[in-house]
Amino acid sequence: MFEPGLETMDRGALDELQSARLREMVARVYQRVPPMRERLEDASIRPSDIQGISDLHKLPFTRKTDLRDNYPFGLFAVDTKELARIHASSGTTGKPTVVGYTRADLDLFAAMCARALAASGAGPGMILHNAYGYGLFTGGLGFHAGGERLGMVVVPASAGMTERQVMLMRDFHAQVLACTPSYALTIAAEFARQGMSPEEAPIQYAILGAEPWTETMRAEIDSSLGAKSVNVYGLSEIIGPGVSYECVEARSGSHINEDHFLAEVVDRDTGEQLPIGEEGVLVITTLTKEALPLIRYWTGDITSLDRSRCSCGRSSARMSMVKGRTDDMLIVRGINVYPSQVEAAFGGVDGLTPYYRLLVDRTGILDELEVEVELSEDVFRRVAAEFLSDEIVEADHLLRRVRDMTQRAIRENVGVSAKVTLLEPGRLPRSEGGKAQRVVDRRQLL
Ligand code: DLL
Repeated sequence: MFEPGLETMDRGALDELQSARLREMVARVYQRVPPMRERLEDASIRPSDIQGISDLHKLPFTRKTDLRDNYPFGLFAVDTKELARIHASSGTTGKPTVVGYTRADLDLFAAMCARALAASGAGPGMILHNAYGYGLFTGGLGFHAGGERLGMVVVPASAGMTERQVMLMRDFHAQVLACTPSYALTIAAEFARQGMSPEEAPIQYAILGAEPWTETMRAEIDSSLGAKSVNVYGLSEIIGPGVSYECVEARSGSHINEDHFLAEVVDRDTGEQLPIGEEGVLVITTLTKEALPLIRYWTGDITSLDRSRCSCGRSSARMSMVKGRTDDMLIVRGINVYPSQVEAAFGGVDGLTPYYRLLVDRTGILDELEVEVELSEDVFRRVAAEFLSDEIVEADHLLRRVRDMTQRAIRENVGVSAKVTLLEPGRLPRSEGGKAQRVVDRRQLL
């Protein structure tokens, strides 16, 4: 364990620590974050009403839309000069969700990732091949600092160029791999392509997360890499990876760093706290974050909690694998994608209607995203006329231009490459009064 004293803390002491930290945190937010003070005042809550974790349910939720409405720094509790770093993740529209860290927050972030790595089987002196993306995404830099903090040798590989990554892993004898579960499968396939059997592949432990995965995928990853893989969970708004993580001993639920992140599971419709063990939405309150303290943050992730003692000795509650989300966010090859973002991206392309549908599938190893979108009447008529008068080259040229522009707009604004299929106007189903069916997810995850 990286911090055994804290990770095995007695439950009573942990409850007390959480209560004391919650009191301080609410008072700080009240004092320093005007939009949140207003929110608390609207709910007639004064900081003195919150004496401990049993008062948590009185506090209002914070949602991703609050971050968007206060873009970019409106919910920060410190001046931007006190920040040490900024990260960002996909927002629901064109603007990203921006998160900030003070030096102390970065220290905490590194410690949380070091705890996760140590729990996965990693230790000082081992080589960590870090294939999470480096950049605004929290995965790369988070595990980078975590690995260094644990005393590991970090290879900052980032994502992409798989053939080269596999060469480096082989040559350096990397024992620990950090990446998304889908990328772990790609890497395993590349090992096989290079003629390396799972027994010969150097990786012993893999710490995988940032997207939903299943026990079936785990079995496949373990056998094809010849490694033991564990889940790691997190979200930028709370800190990034390291909110919770599995231990390699039990691999049965992810231990939540409860001394820093207070977790509840609530009913997705009523918002009522649910008893331990019931499935609902994970809501997290940060207890020690300085730059972006969040009260009852609605993660949108569906899970359940388990408070039973784990064989690894950690005393923290564990959350089950994420079962899905309450909103329409999709995760495609590890990248968060909101349908509204895709819509906003191709909205700038001439010649299209606003009707579209996203088809997500995984026929091979990787997720595939297809965007079906209708041509406008005007463009469709032009194309049809050109076809009729045998101007096939022109028609084809026009179609290709619209398709390329759409593809580029999606890649640049959403960060994923998608196959774009242009349809004749009126082809997609129209809403019959209910919610439009904009997403067809054919991946068999559960
Ligand atoms: O994905 C942080 C992270 C990086 C976690 C590396 C683990 C490893 P965001 O980009 O803000 O942050 O996306 C957060 O991704 O609300 C979940 O819906 C999903 N997610 C993250 N980890 C898991 C996981 C990072 N282990 C969103 N299982 C979260 C299922 C996950 N979903």
